[in-house]
Amino acid sequence: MPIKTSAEFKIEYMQILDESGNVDASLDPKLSNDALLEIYRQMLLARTFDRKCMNLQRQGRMFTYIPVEGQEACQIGSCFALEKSDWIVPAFRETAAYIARGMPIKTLSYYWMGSEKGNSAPKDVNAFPVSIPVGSQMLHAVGIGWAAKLKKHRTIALTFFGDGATSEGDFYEAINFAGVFKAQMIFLCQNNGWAISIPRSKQTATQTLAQKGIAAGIYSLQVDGMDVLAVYKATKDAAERARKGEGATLIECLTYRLGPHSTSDDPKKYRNQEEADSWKKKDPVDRFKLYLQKKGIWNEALEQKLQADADALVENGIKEAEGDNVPKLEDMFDYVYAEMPLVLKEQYEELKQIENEKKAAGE
Ligand SMILES: Cc1ncc(C[n+]2csc(CCOP(=O)(O)OP(=O)(O)O)c2C)c(N)n1
Ligand SMILES: [Mg+2]
Repeated sequence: MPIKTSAEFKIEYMQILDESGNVDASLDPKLSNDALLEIYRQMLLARTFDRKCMNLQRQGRMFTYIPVEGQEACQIGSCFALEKSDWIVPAFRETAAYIARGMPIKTLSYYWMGSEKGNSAPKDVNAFPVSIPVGSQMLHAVGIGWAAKLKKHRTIALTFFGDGATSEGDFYEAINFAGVFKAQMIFLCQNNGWAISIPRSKQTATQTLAQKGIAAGIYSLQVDGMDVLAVYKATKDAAERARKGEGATLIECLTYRLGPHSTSDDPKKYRNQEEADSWKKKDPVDRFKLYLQKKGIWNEALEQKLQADADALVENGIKEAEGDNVPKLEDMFDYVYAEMPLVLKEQYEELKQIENEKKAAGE
């Protein structure tokens, strides 16, 4: 008797723009020219702010910074497919996603300048704060997606995480609950091949990261993460499925961080230059620009205008944040709970008293 097959699965791979900026017409999401240029504007703004933050950290005007360069398509393409009332639940490398959701440059700057005010998004920006403990944010997104389903809202949650985070227990708990409860949400994995200095091959033995989602009963696929149109389309499709009650999707974006893990790291110590060079050829911003150029909606004058606008926004935002970055005692407590629990209230009052005594003593 031949052994029977109990289950079979496949992992699809989506690419729409190739490295020369040619579009696959059968998958083209056919965005309007205005929408395409808005995506490009956000990409340039994110890259400009990102590079500026690296420089500010070197000058001692920011503390540790975690750069996004190389991963802009994953973040801007996915956020562009969301609605205003949807939520993003980021990890720590999601500066481009915050920009795409409309987070002010001033607020983002506060965060990396060490101010708690950076954890407070404006009321109309549905974005959770930065989450430094690897993998901890994903369960919050499941909670939002499950609540939305129970309350019959059309809201969905999209959570970002890296390849390394898929080795954490929190990830398996999150995909399990999302699968079982058919939570209205999207798992957006940015597989950049590295968890600080640990390569993907040493983190997990699975053939693809997407197939981990299959194990939890979640539709899962791989996407070219350097292709903003593919990320957009995969997210748009996933959002539609979630809103129809068909449950969560896991999108594994194959991408690369072109810079260091953070400002405290030197990637030359653990990865070779050929690898970095080969990914640089796939640069998501350059690729999208080639596409816009071929389409006849990009030219050098437009580039200069967009760059000048991005520079001005970044300079102003940083100036505002630096001019107003005097930490207050309240900041440590204000952004943790909607209503301060007793245990924090006591700590706050104790510290306030010490502060008042110091003031009275002229310190
Ligand atoms: C629970 C926990 N363990 C370890 C760390 C230290 N740490 C910070 S980022 C990181 C690697 C994360 O890799 P990945 O999930 O692939 O995200 P990437 O940094 O590549 O964006 C580690 C180990 C941490 N912040 N939290
Ligand atoms: Mg990684």
